[in-house]
Amino acid sequence: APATTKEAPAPTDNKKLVVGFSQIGAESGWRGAETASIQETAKNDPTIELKFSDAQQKQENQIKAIRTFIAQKVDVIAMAPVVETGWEAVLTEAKNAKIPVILVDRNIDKKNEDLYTTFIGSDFVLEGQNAAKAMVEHLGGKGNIVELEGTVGASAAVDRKKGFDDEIKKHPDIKIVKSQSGDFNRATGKQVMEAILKSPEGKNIQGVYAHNDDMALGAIQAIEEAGKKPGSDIKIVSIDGIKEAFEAIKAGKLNTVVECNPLLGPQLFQAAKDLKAGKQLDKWIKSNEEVFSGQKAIDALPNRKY
Ligand code: GYE
Repeated sequence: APATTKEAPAPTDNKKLVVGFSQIGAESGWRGAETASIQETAKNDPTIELKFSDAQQKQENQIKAIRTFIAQKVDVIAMAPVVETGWEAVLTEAKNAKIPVILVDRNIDKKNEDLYTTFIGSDFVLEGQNAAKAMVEHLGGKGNIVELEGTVGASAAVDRKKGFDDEIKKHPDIKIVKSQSGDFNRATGKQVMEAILKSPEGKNIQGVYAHNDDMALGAIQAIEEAGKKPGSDIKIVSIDGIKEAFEAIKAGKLNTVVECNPLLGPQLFQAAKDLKAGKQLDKWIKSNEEVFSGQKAIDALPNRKY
């Protein structure tokens, strides 16, 4: 380039809004969809630079990633916290460094509300309630249920359990006979269901409630291998709404799916830009979600985005 006395314009890179995102891992179809949404939204926005870190399900890796983002002086830190507790120290470090934190899809302890700016995600208690209402209907108000819980200590698991269990308590002829974690993934969901089906309680089960679709899909395999019919002998209700769950409804193996939106990329970067512009954000940017059973699910299948 020819020499010039004028100062070169700052490279456009310097003007980008730098967002560090600490993702939990890749345990479910839902999470894959969320990762894709966040990465694609960033890629298609020339004003954004995304630093993406995968914690492989370990909180300690998330804490390390956040410390790295602080050292790199990113503009905004975003994270999907694997569990609710244990964030106080590292988020205080972010606060002291004056880097705002956005929580994506899972929440942290209520007592640490001052350590993040906004939570973008779903009402998990409501999802659990909606799952329970569907289950009550499928069972005609009577039966024994297995509950496959998500990752121990994750807000999505704690609140989906609370919403469901409280609603089921209103129905004295329905009992949750087993409730166990399948860690939000298919293989563990299948294993746990296999063991339950072999246990004494497992001989008399009419319903399975899974905190996510992947565990439900694992349970469906276990039920079929045990010689029973998922969807009819044992009613199944789960949360997320990935395409495979809709396909399972179409095949008659799953009864209801409660939607939980993973396509949070656009909202995340909008929130980051709003923060940068000095706007005050709502403490909770809530997703709007539907419940799908039967024909409604079959009709929706061709247009599912994840
Ligand atoms: O439902 C599940 C995933 O945090 C809302 O995590 C999310 C949950 C989602 O692994 O499939």
